[in-house]
Amino acid sequence: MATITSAAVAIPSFTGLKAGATAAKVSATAKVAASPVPRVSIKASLKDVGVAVAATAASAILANNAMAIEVLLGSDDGGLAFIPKEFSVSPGEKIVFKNNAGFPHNVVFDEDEIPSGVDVSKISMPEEELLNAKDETYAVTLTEKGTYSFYCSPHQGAGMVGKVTVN
Ligand SMILES: [Cu+2]
Repeated sequence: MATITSAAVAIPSFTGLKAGATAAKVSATAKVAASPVPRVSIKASLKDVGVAVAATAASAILANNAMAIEVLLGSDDGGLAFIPKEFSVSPGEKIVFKNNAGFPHNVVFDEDEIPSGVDVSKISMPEEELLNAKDETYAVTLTEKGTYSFYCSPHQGAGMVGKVTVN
């Protein structure tokens, strides 16, 4: 008797949770789908409609999966490198650079090796600013497609450089 009662209670509460989760997912998608559209439509004169549709779809996927990539600053054995050194992201995907070893580090984009029209000062850390503590992070989001080269200013000479492709 007691077992049956608890099962009867458990089933509706599970169903309720599931329904709540589905509703939240749908509303998140609707919200994101609505926001990029005006922004993309400004560029519609430059690009074709297919690009606008692709950009909206990518944003919706992004919101649902909360995509982000983590890049370590310094390898575990203290090597002066970005780990991974080369990677790809979707437009709008968050890139989180995380201090790991061999710091201080920073993240500076090369103004000559980013897509034209992108303001390097808006995506870079200032050359003189450094991440000094373990697990300190610098996050950046790139929206223009293309390849971007970046480096750590204290360790550029030691080969601490990287490249990200937004596609
Ligand atoms: Cu460095």
